Order: sequence, then C-alpha cells, then structure tokens
Amino acid sequence: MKVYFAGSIRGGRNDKALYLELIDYLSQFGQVLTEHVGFQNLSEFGEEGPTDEWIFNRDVSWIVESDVIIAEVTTPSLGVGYEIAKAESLGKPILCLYRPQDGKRLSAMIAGNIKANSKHYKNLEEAKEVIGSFFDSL
Ligand code: 6K6
Repeated sequence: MKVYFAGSIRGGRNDKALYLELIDYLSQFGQVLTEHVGFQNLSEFGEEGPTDEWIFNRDVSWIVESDVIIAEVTTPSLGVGYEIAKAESLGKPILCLYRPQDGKRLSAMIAGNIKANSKHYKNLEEAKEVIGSFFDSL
C-alpha cells in the first residue's frame, strides 16, 4: 500500500507537528511516499534544494503511483488542493481531514466534493479513528 500524504508547506506550517504524527501513524498502513511534509525544519519559505519544476514532476508521479491520498486540509494550501484534484482525476481513494476552526470554513470545493471525502476531527486520537475507518472501507 502506497500512501500519499498531503499537507501545507508554502500555505503555512502551523500544523507541521501534527503532520509528523499523522505520517507516523499512516506508516502502519503502508509506505508513506511524502514524509518530507512532516519535516520539522521545513518552513513555508522553502530552502535550498530541488527546483519547483522538479518537485512538481516528482510529486505528480508519486500521486500516480500511490494507492490512496490522505490530505490534512485545515491550513489552506494551493498545492494540497491541486494534489486532491489530481488524485480525483486519477480515480484514487481520497480522505481529507479537517479540524473545524472558529471563524473559518473549509473550501466548498473540498467540503462539497463527495469524492474528496472530507471528515472533521478534533484531535489526533479522532484523526486516527477516521483514518482507520477509511482503510477498513477500501
Ligand atoms: C524540500 C524538502 C522538503 O520539501 C522541500 C521542497 N518543497 C516541496 N517538496 C515536496 N513536496 C512539496 C514541496 N512543496 C510543496 N509540495 C507538495 O505540495 C507536498 O506534497 C504538499 O502536500 C503540497 C503543499 O503545497 P503548498 O502549496 O502548501 O506548498
């Protein structure tokens, strides 16, 4: 089982510690291709490294290769939205995890898309339950 985990990078890194915990949990279910999303030293400004074109091509090929995509969508991110749409167009099973926030709402393009399969959660324990049910349903 190859798992593509998507989480905000340039959209903002407020949830980076949570991404790391989710990636750790997801690794029980299969190989997480995108462990870098949980790197704690990765800021939204990026750093020295591969070009954006290289990152885009590598990540799209990983989406093609993946069996499922799980996206944490609480911090809005153009890249995560693109990845969800790409996975949908390829017919991949998708789970979007969203923590409701005061004064904010999840984009209708995710919340209103049955294929995006968005689920609300409050904390890591609830996220783990949602993830477990998702894998059970495959
Ligand atoms: C180097 C080391 C770690 O990260 C880098 C450079 N940046 C990226 N590397 C890999 N994937 C990326 C990078 N920037 C964005 N992405 C992909 O887009 C990830 O798979 C995330 O799920 C998503 C985040 O998009 P933005 O728009 O928030 O950056």
